[in-house]
Amino acid sequence: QRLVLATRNAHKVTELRAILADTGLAVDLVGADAYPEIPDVKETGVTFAENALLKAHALAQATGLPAVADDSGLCVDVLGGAPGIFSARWAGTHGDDAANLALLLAQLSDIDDTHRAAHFACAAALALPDGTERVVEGRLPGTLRHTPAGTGGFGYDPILQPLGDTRTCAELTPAEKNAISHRGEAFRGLAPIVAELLG
Ligand code: ITT
Ligand code: NA
Repeated sequence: QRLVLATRNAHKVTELRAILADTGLAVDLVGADAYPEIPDVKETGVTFAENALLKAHALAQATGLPAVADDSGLCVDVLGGAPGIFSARWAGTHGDDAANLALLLAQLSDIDDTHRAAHFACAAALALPDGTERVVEGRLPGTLRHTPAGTGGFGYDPILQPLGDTRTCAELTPAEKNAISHRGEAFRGLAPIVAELLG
């Protein structure tokens, strides 16, 4: 059974392949880049779950295949949850990780260590061509460093230090990150639902 990953973020595809493979889900995963003719959906939702469902439904309808999507971001307590669903384009250009991270650090420059709580959030959505849908959410709580550290991962990984660790997410191995991440939690929760609905 083929399952389409409704994302054009190559880092997410890499992580999702590893996370879903570890669950033992017996599916043939295909990235959305296998369907370049299908236009990207506008993320008009106001929550991670709404946006994940929009992406999954659009690709399921366009391909006639079951689709899973990820909508995710960094939520900073002292900023009232921002960047949140705007994480990928916080500095203006979609997917400019370096600019997004630099702007966020500048916005937090006066915030001391006791007020730098934040979490990564992920909504994992499944949509079937018949309209069936499911969503599971995950989070990774931590604190934000003043200076980036590490070269792994993507996005805001170099500044998020998970609770209980002394390293940033960018200093974890891919397996260590997937074991505790928002994306790992969400998709490990979705996997048995995918297995059941596709079974
Ligand atoms: P798709 O919509 O095609 O999946 P995207 O990159 O636009 O790709 P999102 O709208 O969900 O995806 O935005 C996700 C952003 O949140 C991403 O660009 C990062 O800035 C941040 N983010 C999400 N997960 C992250 C992680 O595991 N580590 C670091 N940053 C992350
Ligand atoms: Na988004």
